[in-house]
Amino acid sequence: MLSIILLVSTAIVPFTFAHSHIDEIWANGVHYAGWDPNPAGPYNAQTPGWFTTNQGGNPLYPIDLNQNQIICAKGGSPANISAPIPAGGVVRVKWWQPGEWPVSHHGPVLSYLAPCNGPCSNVNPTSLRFVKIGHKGWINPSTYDEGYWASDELRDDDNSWNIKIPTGLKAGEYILRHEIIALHVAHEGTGAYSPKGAEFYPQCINLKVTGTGTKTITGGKSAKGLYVGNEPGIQIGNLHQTSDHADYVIPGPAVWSGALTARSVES
Ligand SMILES: [Cu+2]
Repeated sequence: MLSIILLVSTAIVPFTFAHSHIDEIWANGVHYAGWDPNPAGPYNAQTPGWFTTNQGGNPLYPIDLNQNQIICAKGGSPANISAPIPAGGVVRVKWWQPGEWPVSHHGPVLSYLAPCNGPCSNVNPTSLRFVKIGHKGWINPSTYDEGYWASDELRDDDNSWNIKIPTGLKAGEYILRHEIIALHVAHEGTGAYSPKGAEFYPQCINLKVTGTGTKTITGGKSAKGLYVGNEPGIQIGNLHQTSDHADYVIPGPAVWSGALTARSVES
């Protein structure tokens, strides 16, 4: 009987927990394929999307928030190429699993940037210090029992999100860390570093920022220090009980001051 249960649950996992990854990238309008780890074929040397071992696009949980996998996904390793983008330009990403971002997975969409201080292709992920360049959380009480969230806006824009690279950012190579946090089972978490709760989907992209800007990123944090797990925006009450989440506080640091003048695309 036990072996039957194990067999059944193993068979169900790919369907129940197949989630998502960044499958397509546009940098200043130039298209790149992303990295699809499922099935894991040969890594595409011509993508700025990071290699990961996260087959099925599975989520991370509060228990992962101080672990290396929260930086740029499980098995995250830098891309070989860095997509050129002028400071002030837009990077667009499309999430696909294949299939749409799951409608049940309401939550905020967040973007972070870290300088590589050299080529990103051989950067050590643990050395990266990120600032937040944009975030969006609950939007309004419409559409769903849980209200309308940034993740729903993403779904309604072809499962895609536009990220404005800060105007005047100094030229050089940077890692864009883009993330969706799904809150539909966040109330099942039991506190900081819980094995249950909110689901985290970080993905990283190598960028080569161009231009004559002078803004440098200082005061960034390791991605292992962005969240603890018991913040009100992570360990929240039952999302399904109300569509009004006007008091929702997006987790993580405040948006970097250098990005505040460049938030017309992502607020
Ligand atoms: Cu999920």
